[in-house]
Amino acid sequence: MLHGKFITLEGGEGVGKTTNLTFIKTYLEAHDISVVVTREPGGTPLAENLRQLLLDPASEAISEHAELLMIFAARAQHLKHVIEPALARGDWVLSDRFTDATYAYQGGGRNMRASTITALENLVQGTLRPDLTLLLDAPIEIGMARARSRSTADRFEAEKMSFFENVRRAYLLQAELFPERIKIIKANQALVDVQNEIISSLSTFLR
Ligand code: Z5A
Repeated sequence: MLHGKFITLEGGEGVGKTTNLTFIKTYLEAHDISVVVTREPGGTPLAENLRQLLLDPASEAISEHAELLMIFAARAQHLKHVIEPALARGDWVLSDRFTDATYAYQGGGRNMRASTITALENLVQGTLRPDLTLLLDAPIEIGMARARSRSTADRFEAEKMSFFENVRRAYLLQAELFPERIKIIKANQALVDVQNEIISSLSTFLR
């Protein structure tokens, strides 16, 4: 039995996921909830190694199927060693990205079939899905400018603008398909306003 809740934070480049992770953790802890913060791809040593390969612009050309399988291999490790044990203990898990990112980047960005992703999702996750997903959404130019001002481009960030338009569209489609689970947060506003929207979604969820 998994007693904790599983919250994921999603969105394109530079929309503020990492910035808001600590904010959400602090908010939940103020409500006496024990929180495990993690990220994808990553979260275990092996999954972090896969993340490095996936993000390194110097990696050999990675085929679309190899990319998808590496992401789900990392996810399988992450679930088994971090997410499921934490939820079983009754902790809440807060993850910077999860499978909605696969529908967005590999589905929308790489144009892979949703049915292929769903098959792997069912294989690796069984019935486990996030309880709540906060989708930070902003026009891609805004997120890209923020991300670029902070670091050099990784293997995904080196893609064309059309790739990111497709990623954003696929994220919004996920939100349309799962309106109960996925809450859209307008990320192109001042941080304080983004965080007020986040609090509003979290307090509804806590009730
Ligand atoms: N990927 C995939 O393809 N398939 C999958 O299934 C999964 C992942 C799980 C992981 O990179 C990559 O893996 C990702 C997709 C792929 N692609 N890329 N690139 P990541 O998790 O590191 O993703 P990222 O989008 O590159 O993270 P990021 O650049 O760190 O963005 P962020 O976390 O959303 O943003 P941030 O670091 O919190 O904020 C960026 C800057 O903006 C920073 O200086 C902030 O201070 C500033 N900021 C944040 N909010 C605001 C507001 N509201 N106003 C002004 N400035 C702000």
